[in-house]
Amino acid sequence: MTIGPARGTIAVIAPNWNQAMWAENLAGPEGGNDVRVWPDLGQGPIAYAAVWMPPPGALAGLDGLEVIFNLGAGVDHLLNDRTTPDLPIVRSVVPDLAQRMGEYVALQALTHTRLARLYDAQQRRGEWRHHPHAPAGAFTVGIMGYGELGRHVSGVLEAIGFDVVAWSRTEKADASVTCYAGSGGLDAFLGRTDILVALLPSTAETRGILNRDLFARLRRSGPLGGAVLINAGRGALQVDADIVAALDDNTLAAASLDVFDPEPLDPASPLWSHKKAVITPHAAADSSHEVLAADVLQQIAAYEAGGRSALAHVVDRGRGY
Ligand code: NDP
Ligand code: OXD
Repeated sequence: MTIGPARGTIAVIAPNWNQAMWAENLAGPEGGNDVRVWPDLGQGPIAYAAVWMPPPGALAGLDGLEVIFNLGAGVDHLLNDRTTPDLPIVRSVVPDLAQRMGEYVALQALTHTRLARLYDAQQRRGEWRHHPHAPAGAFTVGIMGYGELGRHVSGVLEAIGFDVVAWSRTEKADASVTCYAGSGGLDAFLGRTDILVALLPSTAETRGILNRDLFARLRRSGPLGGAVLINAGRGALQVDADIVAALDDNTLAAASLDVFDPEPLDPASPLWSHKKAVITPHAAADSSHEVLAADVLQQIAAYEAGGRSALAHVVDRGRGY
């Protein structure tokens, strides 16, 4: 579809990010779009809001708003704000995000299976000492959340040689790996899993799911002598104190954590200095200005030509994702 100038005004409301950069990319190829940047939204109606963590109530104050575009995949920040208007929320689903997430999860899984931190510590001591390692095929990676990101990550890990299984809310008939669903399938899924990858959204059902009771149900007889947790979904999924306890008693051999609740992670958290923890600052899959703005402009063009039904990846508020 050819993308001409948008009929409606676009507001960028992402105060923790470089808003000017988003505005530049949302101006369109000819720079023909009327783009305003929070908090200077000027006069007149705003049809479209392109947002990431807008200040609570910011969207409710906009006149003429028609569609909310979330400049990322997870929408918990919008659904947790009771003032978010009851309008279509379109989330970002682009190959670029999945590619980046695949890179992050592969990096973390291999960091642990190939003993990268141990060798890093040895190098710092000038120590030449070999340790045997198990190949990828000796590990089963269990992916919680077999959606846009989970499916891609699954393919990346399979290509490396990991055995992969997945777990989601609903059954998957078309999956390339063995999939488990719902609370009924959780025990069987966990019982096979050496490396648990959380790519779930934060919802009323998933909050706190990564807790001590769940860690105890993971397979711990694998080559690392304990299970590995990789959480790149949302911080609200995990109970930080339970992760520390599980790392300390070897239920978990290691954890890679990209997300926290709240963010940034509290400077006093014991996770920062835990020898078995890898901490990254919500950096698993960055939102690219160029790619996501192009996606928003494409969706605006589709909406202006075909109305709400032409929008893709509209959030289901009932499900919470
Ligand atoms: P999708 O909506 O495509 O997939 C979500 C998956 O989670 C689906 O498979 C869904 O099941 C499953 N799910 C949801 N609720 C439950 C539940 N109660 N029990 C079991 N499974 C459940 O989302 P994406 O893959 O695009 O993104 C996933 C999350 O990743 C985002 O919500 C965000 O929080 C996080 N994220 C993190 C980033 C980072 O940089 N750290 C970057 C981008 C995203 P079903 O298929 O049955 O619907
Ligand atoms: C997210 C994202 O949802 O960065 O975390 O897209």
